[in-house]
Amino acid sequence: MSGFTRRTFLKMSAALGAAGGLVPVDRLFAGAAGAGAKGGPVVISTWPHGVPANAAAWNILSSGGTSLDAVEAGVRVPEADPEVRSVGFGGLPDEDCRVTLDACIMGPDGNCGSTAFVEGYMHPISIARRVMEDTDHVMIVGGGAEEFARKVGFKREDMLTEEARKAWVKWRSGMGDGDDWFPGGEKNHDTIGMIAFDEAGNLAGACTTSGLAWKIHGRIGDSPIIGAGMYVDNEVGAAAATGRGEAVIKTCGSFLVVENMRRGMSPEKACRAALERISEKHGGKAGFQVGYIAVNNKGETGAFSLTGGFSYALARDGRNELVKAGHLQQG
Ligand code: SD4
Repeated sequence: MSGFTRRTFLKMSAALGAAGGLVPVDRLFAGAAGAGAKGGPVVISTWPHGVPANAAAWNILSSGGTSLDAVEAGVRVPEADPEVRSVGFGGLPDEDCRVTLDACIMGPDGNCGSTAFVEGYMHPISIARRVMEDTDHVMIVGGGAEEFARKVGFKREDMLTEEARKAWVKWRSGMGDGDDWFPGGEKNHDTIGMIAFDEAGNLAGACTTSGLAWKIHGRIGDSPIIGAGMYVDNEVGAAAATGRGEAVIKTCGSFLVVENMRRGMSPEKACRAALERISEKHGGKAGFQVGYIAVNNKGETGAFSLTGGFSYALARDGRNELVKAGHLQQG
């Protein structure tokens, strides 16, 4: 799980200082002062790395930009940060020591784009946006996505850092013939899901990840799947997920959160009810982490997680806070 270290804090403070008007974070709030508050702009994203990502998104929202531009700019921050171990550059590799990236983006008009199993490009979220805007497809993956990225002008780079390679060597050296394929990266959650609500009252979402550490080569999680890792319905609300992608896919997680809001639940209740669905299917003892964030069409926000330790970043009214989410089970 993502640690909130002094180093993380110093980096976050520097990022916040650069984002005019936002108050730097110096503590972890037990509940967000701004959660439930109405109106925009607002931006919410998963994990402590969401704080500098929110700052980048806020720069766009506070100058009258769109929620779609905000979420793309926001999640590009952890994508380029080698210290974020589950997103973009520096993400932990799969069992074959290859970094494969997944991302999706969705705008208020219901248009969306996605890419998955992409190697060698730092910003899968921008590939996903080009899929959305330059083609009439939704999802382009693997070698085809790499070729598409090259054609639209993105630069190919090595995404494996020395730190990530060393972590893989350590993991691999501890593996024996008796080990099964259940990934060892369960506790490593830094995937960023982000939802923004702009001045005009429009919602957009983005989600980007290197997926579970040590996954089987070719495995794709929930993050690039519209309706699982992220979903936007501008008439109702938007949601994004982090954690064990298989459980999120099996329950159409982000779509379910939005549908719960459609039935009148608050964003927090909607997240909680979607997690109860997962918990019930595992006899109340899921034993892994899933976290949801959500925003409704009034700009009210909420989040919840299956097990403890999930925090999210919330920027609104000139503040950018790290907030501890409530949870269903013991972590
Ligand atoms: C996945 N949901 O690939 C992602 C992993 C994740 O924080 O969220 N990590 O299943």
